[in-house]
Amino acid sequence: MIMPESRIRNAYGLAQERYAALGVDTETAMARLRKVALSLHCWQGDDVRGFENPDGPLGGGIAATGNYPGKARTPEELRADLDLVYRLLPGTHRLNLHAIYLEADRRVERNAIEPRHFAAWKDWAKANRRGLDFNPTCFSHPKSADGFTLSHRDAGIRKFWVEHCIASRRIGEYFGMELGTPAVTNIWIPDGYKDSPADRRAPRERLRDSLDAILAEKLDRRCVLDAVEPKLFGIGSESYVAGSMDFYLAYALRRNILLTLDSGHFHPTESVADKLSSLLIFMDELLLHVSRGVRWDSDHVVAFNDDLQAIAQEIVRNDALERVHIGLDYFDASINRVAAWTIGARNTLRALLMALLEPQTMLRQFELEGDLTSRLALQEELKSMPLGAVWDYYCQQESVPVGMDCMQVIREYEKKELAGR
Ligand code: RNT
Ligand code: ZN
Repeated sequence: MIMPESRIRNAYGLAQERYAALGVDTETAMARLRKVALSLHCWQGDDVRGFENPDGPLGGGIAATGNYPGKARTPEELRADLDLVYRLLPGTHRLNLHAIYLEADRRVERNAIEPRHFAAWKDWAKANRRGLDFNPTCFSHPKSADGFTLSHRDAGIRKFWVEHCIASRRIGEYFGMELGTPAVTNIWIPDGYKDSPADRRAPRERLRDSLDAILAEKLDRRCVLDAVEPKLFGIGSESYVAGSMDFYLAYALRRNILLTLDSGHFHPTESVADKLSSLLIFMDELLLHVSRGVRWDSDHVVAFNDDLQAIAQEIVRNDALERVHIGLDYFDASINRVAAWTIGARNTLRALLMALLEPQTMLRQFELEGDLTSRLALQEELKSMPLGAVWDYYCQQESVPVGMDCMQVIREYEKKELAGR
């Protein structure tokens, strides 16, 4: 036990006064945070292996480094690990599944996946009142081995992946219908060239046509929300990526679907946070893949850093908590995987709380009055406000462990469950 409950409450009381002095109501902030559902990525639990062919090679430039023991080997183990993670997170959260996490007693080709292969996930989600999101898996497969899928020069290969994406949308629709909350169904493909292409346009035209074929069937937006995820470069696609930001931004706007912003998919000096206000003027909804690149799109565990705080601030400042779907996307195999999930998800929630505690009115007033000096002074003061006291109290109120108490729970689970794997 880090601190007795009464001490946490006392610290909260003092923090509440400090925020109130800036015109911020901590109770309102916590009530708003309680409504946020993060979409946890199933693939942190098993290094993006899935259950289709867990021992096959990872493809699409995706690399999970590390060999920490205890990764989930079966759907049951993965769900058990997730159950623990959710117990360590304040609030009620979603799960983001990939097509390779299907359950079938024999090999099912990707273009033949059906809702019934995900029925156990649906039952589990329903029992726990979780929403589900979905992703076609256009990598780690012989038909994507040369690095191309939906933009492939071979019509047969394109067709295969189009069929896979259509099948994936139907699974999203099934989740949405069964669970009463739309499944964001996000397409990411690895397509690109290691070296400079002779023709940058043709793969993009093919990609447009493939996407049009995938989206041809109108599905109820109350069940499935389509999203496309751009990327600047990848391993093996350093010089050219067909699904670039410009491509998908234009495509998503034209076709009125969601755009996905993965924080590892841009040049390191580019700010994902800065994009949000522009995009939200023109787009109804967005999907985020909150990640952390270290020098490249390395998918490190999300840390409580400036980038994360800025993203959270922009969501809140744009009053877009209901328009921005927040998913996580990283995979670290070098530390306890349950802890990796928990640390990144709690950081994301903590950053949202920080943003919700921002004295927006005061800051905007300074700005409107042209008092940029006071704006900076207050922005800097905010950095040492007692956010931690509010966060601890929020966790306590939500009946989840406070601070490092989380690690105690994870260590016990590691001994009891993970060590035997
Ligand atoms: C890859 C994309 C993509 C994947 C997941 C597993 O660069 O970020 O979202 O990480 O689909
Ligand atoms: Zn991503």
